[in-house]
Amino acid sequence: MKLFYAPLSTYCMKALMALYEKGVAFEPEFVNPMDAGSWDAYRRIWPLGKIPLLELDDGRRIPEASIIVEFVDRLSSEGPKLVPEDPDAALEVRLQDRLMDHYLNDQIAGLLFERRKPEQARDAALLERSAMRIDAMYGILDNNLAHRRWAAGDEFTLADCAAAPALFYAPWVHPFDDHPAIVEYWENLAARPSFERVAADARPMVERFLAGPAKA
Ligand SMILES: N[C@@H](CCC(=O)N[C@@H](CS)C(=O)NCC(=O)O)C(=O)O
Repeated sequence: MKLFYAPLSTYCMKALMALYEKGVAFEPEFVNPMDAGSWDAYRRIWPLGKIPLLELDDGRRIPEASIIVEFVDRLSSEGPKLVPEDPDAALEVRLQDRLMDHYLNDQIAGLLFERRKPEQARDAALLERSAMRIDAMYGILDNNLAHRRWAAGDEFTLADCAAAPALFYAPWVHPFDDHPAIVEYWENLAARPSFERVAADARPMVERFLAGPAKA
């Protein structure tokens, strides 16, 4: 099977972590966000133009990072169970995954894109709303980490695959240094071999991305 992805994309990092955690082999298919041709070709595969997407050998296509993670989790019994069998535990994992995507990842991504613009062109309302949501998420995460090792319980799950890429980028736009529990959580995430692999792929391009679009 094939994963349509880009190394800098947080949602692709999330799917990649699951593939690595579960030891599932795949063929990487790079979608180049800087190349209109690559993006147009990808839109013919998935009209919403959102990466990642997993294409199975029988032609079935699975978009959306959380759905890819759930699929990969069912496919392989290797590694951690990313969505637990127990319905209540699974609900908590899915809740934390949704919170991470909407109120942490999307906000941090929004700030990263604003940061690429000249200062006077930045959207002040967006900056304020995103900062508020990220602070709220840091508070929620702090409370949860007071009684659990990972985002949704004592085991590593889908919710941690969602949190890791957002926390990777957070230091550039909204650091969490004054949240010791999150610092420790981040260190645990960053030490996972699955995350080390995705971060190693992304790091060489991050500074160039943050520097903003190429000037004419
Ligand atoms: N809900 C989607 C979001 C995926 C997403 O926003 N991917 C970004 C890259 S991180 C993307 O494809 N951006 C291109 C665009 O919005 O045109 C998921 O969970 O997979």
